[in-house]
Amino acid sequence: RARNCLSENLLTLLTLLGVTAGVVLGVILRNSREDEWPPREVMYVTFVGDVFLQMLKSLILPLIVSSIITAIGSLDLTVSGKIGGRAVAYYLATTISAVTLGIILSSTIRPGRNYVADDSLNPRKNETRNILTVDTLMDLVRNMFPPNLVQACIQQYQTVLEHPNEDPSKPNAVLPEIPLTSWKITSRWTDNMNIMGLVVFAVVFGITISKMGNAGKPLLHFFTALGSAMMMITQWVIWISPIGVLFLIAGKILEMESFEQLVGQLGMYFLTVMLGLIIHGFIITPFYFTLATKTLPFKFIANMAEALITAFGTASSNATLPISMRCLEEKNKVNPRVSRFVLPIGATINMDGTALYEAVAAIFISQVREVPLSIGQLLAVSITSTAASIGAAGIPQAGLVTMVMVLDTVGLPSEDVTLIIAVDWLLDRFRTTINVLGDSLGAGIVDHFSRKELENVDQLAVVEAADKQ
Ligand code: DAS
Repeated sequence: RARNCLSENLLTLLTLLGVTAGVVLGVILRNSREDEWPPREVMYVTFVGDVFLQMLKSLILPLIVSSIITAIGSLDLTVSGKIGGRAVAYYLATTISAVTLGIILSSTIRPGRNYVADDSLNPRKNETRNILTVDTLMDLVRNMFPPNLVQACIQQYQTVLEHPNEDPSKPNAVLPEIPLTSWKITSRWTDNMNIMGLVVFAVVFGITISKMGNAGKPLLHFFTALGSAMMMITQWVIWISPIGVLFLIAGKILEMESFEQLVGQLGMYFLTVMLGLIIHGFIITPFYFTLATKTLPFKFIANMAEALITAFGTASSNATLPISMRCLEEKNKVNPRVSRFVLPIGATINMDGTALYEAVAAIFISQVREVPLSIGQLLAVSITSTAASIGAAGIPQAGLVTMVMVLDTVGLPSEDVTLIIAVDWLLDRFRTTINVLGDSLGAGIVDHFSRKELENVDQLAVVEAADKQ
């Protein structure tokens, strides 16, 4: 145990060193190439970071499917129903409180009041497209059941191999006309990973196995073994994370357009989002955690350090999932039946950081455009920010993509997203970190309330195994 504890802390220290070294390397390389941007080394630096990201992403599909199926399949439906219900209640409560905080902060700080928008942006004033039409919703539901799982698997691995990550923060990146029905599933910038479809399928499949009783046991054993294999591979990948994070951060610093814009006009916007994320992530949700579990959150959060750093480095909740799961189970001793059930769902639909960011960004843009928002429109912002965060996939800059929906709802031109694109690559990292922290604290709370039921289930499993022998 002592050796294990030492290696765990060593790993966290190495990853922290990785982030620091990444910043130093990025800044040195950037300054050494005053004349050219991006410096020619950027492709080598981003290549290493990209390979690490692809390693994590290649774990997502089998990990999510095996974790959810095993977690639900091994429980009777009343227990899994209760666990799921607690998780969704927590997700909704924290997302709504995040959006509310975002609206309060951006309405009081008013970060957009003295922003001079260059008129090159040809805003389509007050032209609203009714985007949440019935067929949009029908399409969204249709996409929840992938036409066939094999296709979804192939798609997932195709994108892992194709390195589709285009970086929208590059100046020439035009906002892809993403049909909003597929905001969840595919977009030019990100991987076409139909995670929502996989989660829904895995939940349905897990319920089926649970109903099948003994007949479903062979399937349950298969997916349990698959889940164990994925966690073992995760263990190996985790040891590469210090290097991966180093090159991911350095690559981003090299690619970044300009520090000036970061600090200048967008400074107040950046600070407003950061203030919201810090208050929500490190005060409000830990407060909920302490209220629920009657324990202080500091150790729990410290044990998630590995996952939070990886979330910052990868800007992807999904890619961080294997590491979040491992930190929860190995360090915070959360029951795997809970972590493997609620975490994949949380990573997909519970994104407090994104919800807060979308509310702040929409209000910032309305302030820049001097379009005062009525109470009704603020309510629309809160509802669409919540929906957009649920809709956003846990992949890089998904929140920027679903931002279009929030802007449209309040009659702001979707092109105005380009006002905030320059700093989005950095804010994405911070909001992803808060997303992962919120998911982890949620799993801790659900685990706390599900302890009794799960003890019975675990005891029953032990008795069954003894009977077999
Ligand atoms: N990058 C997303 C995530 O992985 C968050 C976002 O884009 O808003 O959580």
